[in-house]
Amino acid sequence: MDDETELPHASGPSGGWGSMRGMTQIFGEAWPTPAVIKSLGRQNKTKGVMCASCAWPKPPSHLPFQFCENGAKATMWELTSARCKPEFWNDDAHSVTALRQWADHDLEMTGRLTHPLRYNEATDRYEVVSWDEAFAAIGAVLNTLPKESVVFYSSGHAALEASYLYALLARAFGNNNLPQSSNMCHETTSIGLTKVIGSPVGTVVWDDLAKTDAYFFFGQNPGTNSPRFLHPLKELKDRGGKIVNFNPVIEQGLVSFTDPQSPTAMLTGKETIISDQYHQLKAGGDVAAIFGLCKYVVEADDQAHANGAAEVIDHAFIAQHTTGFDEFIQSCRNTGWAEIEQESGLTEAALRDAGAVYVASERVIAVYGMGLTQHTHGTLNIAMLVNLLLLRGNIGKPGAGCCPVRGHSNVQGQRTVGIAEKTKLVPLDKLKELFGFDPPTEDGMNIVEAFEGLFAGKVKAFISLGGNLVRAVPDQRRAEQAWAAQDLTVMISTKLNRSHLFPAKQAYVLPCLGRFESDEQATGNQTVTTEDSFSMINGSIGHRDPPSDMVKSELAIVACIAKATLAPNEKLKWDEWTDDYSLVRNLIEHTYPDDFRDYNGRMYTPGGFYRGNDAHERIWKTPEGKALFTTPGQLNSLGFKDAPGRFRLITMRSNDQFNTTIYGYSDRLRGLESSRDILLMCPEDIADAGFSAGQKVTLITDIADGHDRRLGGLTLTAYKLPRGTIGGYYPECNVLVPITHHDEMSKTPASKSVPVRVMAG
Ligand SMILES: Nc1nc2c(c(=O)[nH]1)N[C@H]1C(S)=C(S)[C@@H](COP(=O)(O)OP(=O)(O)OC[C@H]3O[C@@H](n4cnc5c(=O)[nH]c(N)nc54)[C@H](O)[C@@H]3O)O[C@H]1N2
Ligand SMILES: Nc1nc2c(c(=O)[nH]1)N[C@H]1C(S)=C(S)[C@@H](COP(=O)(O)OP(=O)(O)OC[C@H]3O[C@@H](n4cnc5c(=O)[nH]c(N)nc54)[C@H](O)[C@@H]3O)O[C@H]1N2
Ligand SMILES: [Mo]
Repeated sequence: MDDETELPHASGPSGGWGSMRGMTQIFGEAWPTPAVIKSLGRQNKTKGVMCASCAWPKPPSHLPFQFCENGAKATMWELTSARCKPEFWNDDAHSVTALRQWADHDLEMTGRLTHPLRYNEATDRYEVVSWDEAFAAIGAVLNTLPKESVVFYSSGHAALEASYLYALLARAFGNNNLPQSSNMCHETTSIGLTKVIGSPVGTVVWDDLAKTDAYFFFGQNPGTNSPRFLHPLKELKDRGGKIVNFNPVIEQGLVSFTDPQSPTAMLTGKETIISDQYHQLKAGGDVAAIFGLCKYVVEADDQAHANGAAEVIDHAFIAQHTTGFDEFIQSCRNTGWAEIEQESGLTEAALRDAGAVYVASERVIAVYGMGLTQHTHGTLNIAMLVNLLLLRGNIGKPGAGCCPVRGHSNVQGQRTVGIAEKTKLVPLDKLKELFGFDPPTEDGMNIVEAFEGLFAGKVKAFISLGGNLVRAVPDQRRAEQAWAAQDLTVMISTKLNRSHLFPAKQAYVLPCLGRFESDEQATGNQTVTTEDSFSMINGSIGHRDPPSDMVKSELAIVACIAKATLAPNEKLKWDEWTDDYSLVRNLIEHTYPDDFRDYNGRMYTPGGFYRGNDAHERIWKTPEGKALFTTPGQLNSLGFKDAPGRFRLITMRSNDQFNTTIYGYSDRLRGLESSRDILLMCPEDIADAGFSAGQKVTLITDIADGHDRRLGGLTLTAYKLPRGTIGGYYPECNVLVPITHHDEMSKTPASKSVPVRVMAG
């Protein structure tokens, strides 16, 4: 801890009994416990079910329960016995317009969707439609629209097989409009890492976790978002390693952990202290903080040279593998500590402490998440992190590397098998060879471009393979209006959500199976596969009964839309592929032979099979053939300057949500309970602004572009944050984020640094 201040909101360690209580509080009688417990026991095991929650890897050797609070909640949420049946819409109070007043939590609590639904404008309700009628109508509308006006979105849930066919559908239809949830998430990683190390994904593999000496965390919150990561963190602490953490918010998962898998720890309440150093930097202050660490390394190396001691910088690695080093270390030498302190919000002494751990550790893993990616200069954040790693050869050696922690369970994999709006990422020639049509060669739209197109009236239809896009995107109020003005919306969903409540002229909600359910097709129960954050591919097979007889698999729905939309082509064998998913895996293997060799044979390898990563082997697929040092043009990741009365707003996830799915109102790990309509601010800022904790405030976006963006009714809550940095919840705060406020290179919305003003009332 960087000082002795007490947390205004105390909370227990992450994991432990709190995590068990957290689950029982949410999941009442709608969750049949013994059956669910059985399903949880199969989670993330070989020939079991791969977690439908986050993308953290599934180790080859299993704990008795290889799941966490987060995964258990996601599983139980999917396995609810509650059903949102057609009768739901008969209730007088359940018009679509009326449901817009419902909370996200209450919409999903209606349970699993059971029937295909079509919106009826006359009654303002959804009503049951037959699958055949729905597909025929969808195909008919799509064929009246300009090819470029249709968008095929996917949230990162759907498995590789359905995703491959979905991308094929878009291209056979005639565009590359395949935006994905990662456009709001780790697109910064895909673009940023590719630029500097030639790989769009992290370089760490499972074995590295057991070999590392230190983790350096920047803006990733494992306690809430990837709790199974806490086990390797505890193991590192048990063997004497170090964890240094940079985060404006004190996150309990990074402070201490009680292992719920350990009976002794649970009985004695023994907690492991996770972070040796916790640096509460300013939101957007990472460029300066990392620069400070690099400066420390350069100074230590200069000193070592002067004293004839062993060098601190890995000069041999740098000479062989990198470019841009000289310019970069020159800028480290030229930049003063005062500027670094000012921009990071951390003291020189604190940064020196962190730097000392970095140079004392032979093998370091740098972990990051949305705290680095969701900024105007998010790609610069990532380039800085790579600078730090390169200085000591911490990429491509055992126990070291760069570890972006992905969100949705198959978000990375969907990109691997062709869900990409950029054509250079897809082997179009292979598609032509396999399927006999000319795939479109023009790049498609990412999320920001798709919504700009929507606002301009150019996008006329959205198909959504999962997700709740209208709630997840920036400029949410504008998005709702524009979404409803389209000709067609098709949402392939498990539960009712807010995006369904802004139906287009023709609107369909198509219910699909979840990953735990058996997916019976002509050749039997089908296996599906996913790729985790470490590029491991795992088979997953569900065994539970579907929520109703009327629900179809994602793959079957995609295939049926394709059949109803596309001109017949004997090479597009939608029915055969639906009957037997292993045929789709053969297609994937043909399209990506290096990544998916012997795919069907290897998919049940314990821990998954490794897709490979050139950067991990120190092969740099950059134009220069080297890893790049980046000299920063500025020392923060912001797209705006500080000004009196202007705050940096972080939009946060609670422990009781998975993105727009709100399980409950407890943010246990931050010691916050009962309400999500709150604004966190440090006591000094509250006093300076003349506010008092507990009063109501309104946030107003401080970007003058002609749009008024505000969010009222927030209870001001004193919280230990750096001065000038404030926090509110995502997705509620999305009304405040302008669609134009995004990372300059990847267009990832800059949701972790929104310039806002705070007004009483
Ligand atoms: N329970 C749960 N699990 C989830 C999700 C969920 O919503 N709930 N979502 C899933 C998805 S899709 C994703 S992408 C991942 C997201 O997981 P994370 O990457 O962990 O994302 P966040 O919680 O949004 O933000 C991470 C941390 O960044 C910090 N932060 C904010 N601004 C800054 C900054 O400027 N610098 C630094 N250094 N830190 C900053 C925040 O305080 C927060 O602790 O989690 C996945 N897992
Ligand atoms: N301000 C702000 N905005 C953000 C973020 C932030 O940190 N701050 N984070 C961003 C990030 S990281 C992400 S990934 C996006 C998330 O954006 P999305 O991926 O679009 O949203 P989710 O909330 O994950 O989608 C939830 C819905 O998915 C459906 N669903 C659940 N399981 C399944 C399934 O198995 N199959 C199908 N077909 N549907 C299913 C359910 O109907 C559920 O209502 O939001 C982004 N938006
Ligand atoms: Mo995400």
